[in-house]
Amino acid sequence: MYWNEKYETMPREELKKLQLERLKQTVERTYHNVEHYRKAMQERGIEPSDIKTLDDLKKLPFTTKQDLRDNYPYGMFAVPMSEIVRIHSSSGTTGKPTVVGYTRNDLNTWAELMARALVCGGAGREDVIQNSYGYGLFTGGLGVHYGAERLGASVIPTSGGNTKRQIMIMKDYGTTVLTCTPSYALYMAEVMQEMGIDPKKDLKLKHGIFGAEPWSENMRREIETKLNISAVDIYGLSEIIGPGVAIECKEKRGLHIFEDHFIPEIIDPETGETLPMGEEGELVFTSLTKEALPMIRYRTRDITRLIEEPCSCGRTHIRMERVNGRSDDMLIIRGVNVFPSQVESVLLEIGETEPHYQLIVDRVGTLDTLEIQVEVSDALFSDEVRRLEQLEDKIKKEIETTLGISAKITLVEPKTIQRSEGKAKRVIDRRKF
Ligand code: DLL
Repeated sequence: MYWNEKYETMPREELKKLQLERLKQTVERTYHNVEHYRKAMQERGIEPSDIKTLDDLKKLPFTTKQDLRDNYPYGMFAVPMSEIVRIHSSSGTTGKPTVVGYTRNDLNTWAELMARALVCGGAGREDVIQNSYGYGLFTGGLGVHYGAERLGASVIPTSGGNTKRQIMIMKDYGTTVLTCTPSYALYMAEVMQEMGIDPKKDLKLKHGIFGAEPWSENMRREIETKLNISAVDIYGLSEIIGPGVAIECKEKRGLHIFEDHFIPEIIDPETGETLPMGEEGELVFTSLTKEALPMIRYRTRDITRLIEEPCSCGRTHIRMERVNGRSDDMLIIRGVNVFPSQVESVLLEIGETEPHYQLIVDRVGTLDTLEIQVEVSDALFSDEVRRLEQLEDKIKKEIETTLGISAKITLVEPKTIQRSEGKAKRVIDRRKF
């Protein structure tokens, strides 16, 4: 099932021609309408007419979050404010948020791409979609909402929060598809259990479209089992459009990037060099159709690799592997690079803990310390101390083998770690830099 068969299955040669044509237009527009881009291109001695092939993309300057901050709030917009009909923003962990704008055409493109994403991810017109991504400045809520309407599904705009009511709605209104962050899906499963609701018997839920934060293959299995659904991964970021940049198809082997609207590249985050196809590095996007906030080679900080092999679903668009983490989420603890997702994988692999965890990084004297707090089930927590110690030991060993550093493991009572209704906070870094 496709939403837009012509573009989704376009032969690659034709797709490349379309990309080049759109790239030229984008470069032309940014050069003439955005001072930042004009200056950056001039500094490199480039004019729009220098872009003759797709390979010439490499000549163009990168755009970073810092560039958006330096031009806060509207300095990177390529159209006058009278053309802007919507504003969203993404809250970073540090500094000012990033402000993004949309023209009427951009909103149309976004709704089309989100409808396409929902169909690719397994939803259809007959579905009742409960959209529990936060509505507001975050692009998740409204982005998915308008895509679901465009698709013609019945969308319930619950937004995040008020979890018991969400579950009541899910049951009474016959929700078939749930859209939210994976950590919130897991939390919902936990509350369902407390409420005595059995997804198998009491719900019509069959499908989940989860994203906006990193999650692992093990976490997918956990969610699929607990909610009795099939779950796919959806990826996107505000700067590029919001959700609807890439999504898994029914194969669940990588996320198709909607290449008729975005060109992906993978670069070495240290040197900025473009890496050969298939290598892991930082994902970079160039937008091809956006009017208000065109992006040239935007550095996402997300780490992944591209998959060129054709997909059996028939879509010709390239796939990206699920994002493991962000280069700026990467913790450097005693000189070792640590991603929270590695910890998640180890915990879920061992399987005797709950999938709720937090990393606490601190510094004692000059030495960095890592503590991993993990919840265990009620039954286990009230079991013999010896069993808990054995489990702590097992996790400690596995973490050491996987991460290459030692960590203190603390098993905690169920529900000790704060639950998230949006993006989960996995790391508390108390070090002062
Ligand atoms: O999170 C857009 C979105 C909403 C995507 C709903 C999917 C579903 P931002 O708030 O700007 O936008 O955050 C973007 O979130 O650079 C990634 O680091 C992370 N991220 C988004 N989707 C995924 C995913 C939305 N599926 C940042 N896996 C991105 C891993 C993800 N990380």
